[in-house]
Amino acid sequence: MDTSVSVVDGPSLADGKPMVRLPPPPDTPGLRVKAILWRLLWPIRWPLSRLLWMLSWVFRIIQWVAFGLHVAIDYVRLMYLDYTARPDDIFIVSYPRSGTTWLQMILYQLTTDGNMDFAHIAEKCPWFERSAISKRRLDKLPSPRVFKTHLPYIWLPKRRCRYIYVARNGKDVAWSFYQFYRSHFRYRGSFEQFFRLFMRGWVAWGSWFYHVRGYWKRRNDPRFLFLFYEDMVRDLEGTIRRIAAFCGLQIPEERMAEIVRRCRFDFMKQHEEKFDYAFELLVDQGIVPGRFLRKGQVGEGQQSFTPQLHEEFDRKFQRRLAPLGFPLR
Ligand code: PPS
Repeated sequence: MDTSVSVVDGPSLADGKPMVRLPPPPDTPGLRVKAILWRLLWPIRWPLSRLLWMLSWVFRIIQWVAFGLHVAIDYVRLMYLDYTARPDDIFIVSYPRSGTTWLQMILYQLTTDGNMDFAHIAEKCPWFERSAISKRRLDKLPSPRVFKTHLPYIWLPKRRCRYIYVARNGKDVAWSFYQFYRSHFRYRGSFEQFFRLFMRGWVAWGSWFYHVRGYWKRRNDPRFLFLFYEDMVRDLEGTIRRIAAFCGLQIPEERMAEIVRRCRFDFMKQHEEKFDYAFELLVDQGIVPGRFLRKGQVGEGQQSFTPQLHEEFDRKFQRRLAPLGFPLR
């Protein structure tokens, strides 16, 4: 039998499409019997598969409900029991896709030496409500603490601290949110379908209208600074100065140009992995990106074995695999 691999004419490697056609593996009598049984089972395969599919959905729904309850309980615990406000706490508040991350970077630059030596901005400026789930200890953070939150006004822990709200044109938010849903939540609907959901508030964090309304009504509260994304794009330096004044921060004039440079879109784009939500989830779970293809060497890992670990492994190997003639390389 010809077991060679034939090369298919046609697409170039760059397309990433298969360029080889594999010959079938050798047949055996056992496999032939299995194929006959498989064909006999044909009439019940489809109903059985549907039944298992439905069962899997039932468990998925139970899992969602349980997860919802777990999150709600943890939120309530964080906000009313575990979070103790400090007078120099700063909350960055927004509806998603309105400039939250940008404000995180601005406040990080204003409240620290601004070095970019962090895995993700959430390390420096955590997502308030997410920390309830990730069990991050907010009381361990140094002052001034800066939090990001997407909570609507009704859910916001209202204490004696500062709140900076950023609003963005709702149509731009809808479009940006749609793109985010596609890239991060595997959403496959059209923009029109997404827009219908957005208008009804059937998206993550609910209605944009409700969110913005809740905070706009508090714009004259001295604890609140109400900003617009569009003003930040038009006059970044002016916005940074307003934020610094609101927070009572004295920024040396010679640092201002560097802060503004680092908060510009192109600088942040260069360090995108430090701001991307996808990386936040990884860092949050303690996963360090960029360590997957590690060294690829033979025996490198064994150098870290103590004699005791060597012995433990060898003993089990001798018992379980050596009798079968499995070679140790
Ligand atoms: S999220 O997912 O809720 O945290 O998103 P959020 O950070 O609120 O908003 C993301 C949008 O803000 C834009 N952004 C910026 N625009 C201008 N300059 C700077 N430096 C900047 N940083 C973030 C980001 O590009 C997203 O908008 P779109 O329209 O999708 O590009």
